[in-house]
Amino acid sequence: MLPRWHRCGLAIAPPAYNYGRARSDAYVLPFQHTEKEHHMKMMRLLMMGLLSVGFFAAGCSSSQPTEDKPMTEEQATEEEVTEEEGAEGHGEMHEGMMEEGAELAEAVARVINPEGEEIGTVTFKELADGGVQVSGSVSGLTPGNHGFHVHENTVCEAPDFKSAGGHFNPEAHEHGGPANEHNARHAGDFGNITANEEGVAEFDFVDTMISLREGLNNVAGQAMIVHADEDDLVSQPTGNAGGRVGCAVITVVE
Ligand SMILES: [Cu+2]
Repeated sequence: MLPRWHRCGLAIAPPAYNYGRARSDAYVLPFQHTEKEHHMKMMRLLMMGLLSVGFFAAGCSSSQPTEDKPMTEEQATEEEVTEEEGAEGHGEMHEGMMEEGAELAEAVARVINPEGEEIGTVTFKELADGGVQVSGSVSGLTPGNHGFHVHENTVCEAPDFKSAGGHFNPEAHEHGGPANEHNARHAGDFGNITANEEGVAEFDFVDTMISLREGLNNVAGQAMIVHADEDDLVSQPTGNAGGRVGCAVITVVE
């Protein structure tokens, strides 16, 4: 059976014109071709139409170069830019941001008293904007202020907790309080926590000097101490805060 010829646009090419291998639609518009060829061309136009609609609707989905037509450098760059813009538009849903969020470290420190009983918990959370949030509560204390510091060793041995050593002070500064400039305090100088009449101290503050993962002032693994007395934030080297009534090791939560 003889092929039926379809007419598309101006038929200026001879019937035998082989447009099938042409790479540009502008190039193949004027010609005559078989029903099968016509069908393929319509399908190709439909696919390209759908692809472009899909690309703009999805915003950041990657599009493949159509058929055997290689992507030019210009097209590739355009696509990268579109993907970046799409990612910003997605806000919290962007994969990169979720990974970034997952990288924020957390740690917990369980406080024991000189009898080895657990009397509280301290939680550490790295904040996206910088700093570490320190919160928790400690019970069984005398009412009033108690010095609260990160210490230089990594062990809590009851009953005196001398195993924790002196203050955590990697940058070799003088003792001070949390409100001091970073060059005028120990990295572990958290000042005081205050126990109420029931002997319970609750606290929640942000420290911008310590970290949980990197740098000199990374407190992960360090011991911390609750003192019997108030830290005066001035006396060297430890604020005259007296004995040690609580100890905890800061443990990063995986
Ligand atoms: Cu101390």
